[in-house]
Amino acid sequence: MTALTIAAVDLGAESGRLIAARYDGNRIDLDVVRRFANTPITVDEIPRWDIEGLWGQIASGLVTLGGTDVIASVGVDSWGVDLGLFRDGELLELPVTYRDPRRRRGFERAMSAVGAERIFAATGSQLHEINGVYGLVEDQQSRPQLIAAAEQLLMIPDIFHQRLSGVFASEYSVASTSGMYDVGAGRWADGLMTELGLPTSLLPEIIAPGTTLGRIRLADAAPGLAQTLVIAPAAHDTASAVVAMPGLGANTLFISSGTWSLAGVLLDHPVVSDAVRERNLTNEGGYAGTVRLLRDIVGLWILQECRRDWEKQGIRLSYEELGTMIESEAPLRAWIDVDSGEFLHAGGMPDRIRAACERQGMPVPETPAQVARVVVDSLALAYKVVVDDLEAVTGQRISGVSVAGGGTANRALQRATASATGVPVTTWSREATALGNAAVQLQALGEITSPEDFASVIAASSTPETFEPGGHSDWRAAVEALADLRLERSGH
Ligand code: ADP
Ligand code: LRH
Repeated sequence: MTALTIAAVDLGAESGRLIAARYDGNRIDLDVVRRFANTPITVDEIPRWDIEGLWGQIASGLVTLGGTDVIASVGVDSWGVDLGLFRDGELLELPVTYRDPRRRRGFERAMSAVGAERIFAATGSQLHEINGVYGLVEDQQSRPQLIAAAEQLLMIPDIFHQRLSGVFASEYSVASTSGMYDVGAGRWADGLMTELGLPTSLLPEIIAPGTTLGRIRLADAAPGLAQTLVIAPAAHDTASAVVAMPGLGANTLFISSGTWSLAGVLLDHPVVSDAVRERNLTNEGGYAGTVRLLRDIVGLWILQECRRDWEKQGIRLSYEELGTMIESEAPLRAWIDVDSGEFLHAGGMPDRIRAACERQGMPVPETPAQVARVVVDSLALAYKVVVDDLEAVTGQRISGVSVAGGGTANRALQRATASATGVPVTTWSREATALGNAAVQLQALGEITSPEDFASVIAASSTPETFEPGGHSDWRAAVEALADLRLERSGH
């Protein structure tokens, strides 16, 4: 068959891309047509996503691609948790980013109003201050006029699907990251919303991943867009990335590695238990009835922030250069607890890392290479803690790790992950999210029919590489020390 072109728009917190996914009946080839920075802007002292800038990139990128290719369909995925508020079909204001420090206040307010146990039981979601619901709780307190004016909310990818198709609806996988969705019951947690004093009238209709929303509104803008359909993929980026990792299940830890590290297992049912809540794991909805039981780990964001800091001092380092520098440093001289909350916000990251090492009585990393080594080792340790937690909760042994996303290019991190977990690490596509996004669109178009064909197309579309555990015996001791530190911090 002549190759069919699908447009996959993948928006990450660091960058967005428009990808032409070309399908020849056997495999999908990805061509990054456009990559653009995703830089938050501050309005009224609140950090926000630049929806208009992103939309400009998406729309003009589609028009350019539609000049050369007939685009069968387009779908958008993005980071989770954030949302925009609408009135009369228009955004009331630019959506607030999850790094807005005010969200912490909303989180604390929700904790004291209804409590952790109730929130977890009502949603199955990790108690994480970044979840969109806590932004609404804070706004209800400090900007009640905004909530009163709002008629509806949409999650970030839904906003772009609405612009592309005209349809107001929320795709299931991304809705499940809002902190307002009951993954066990498969519906919005409207009872919880009411208890939190939030209007349930804001909640839109839920649609399944793979739903066709209609013809593109840009049909007249380029010849290749005339017949383009808008199809919601698994619109949460992690859900799409997981679609593109073959062979997942309870025995393989997946890591979607980018700005965040989403580390977990793929199951066919949510696990809403005290053990899951106490370990702060989360249930997120996925494609074809799957659930991801995972932990949101502050990921390569820490390195992104370090690079921004070094750049201010005139030290410019590419990720490739950093990778080589990390490998030249001995592992595990020092490490930090990336999940402690102190590395979530922007600014002064190398100093915060140094302060944590000093506080823990460890050698303080001075050079960029030493700091980056600490980041990589600390992420690997956090992955091992997730392995231990998941094994305890599911009763299943994890015998391998599958990694996808931009972070796969960080080879030092893969080696450290293999050593820390003691099992082989396999890396899949760097653009796994776009691959999963496109594969779901192809299934919705009827181009891929059976689950077996779906699995074989996915397997044929990326080139895996395996990293074996190294013989560094200090990893086990470091994991135990990290577990102790967490216990101490939680007051046990
Ligand atoms: P997101 O979509 O969450 O914004 P990506 O999946 O694009 O993130 O991953 C971005 C991260 O991948 C970067 O922050 C960087 O740490 C890592 N990365 C990208 N390119 C390279 C490279 N060449 N070498 C090492 N790491 C890289
Ligand atoms: C990763 C991700 C993750 C986090 C969110 C803020 O890109 O979607 O699931 O929860 O961003």
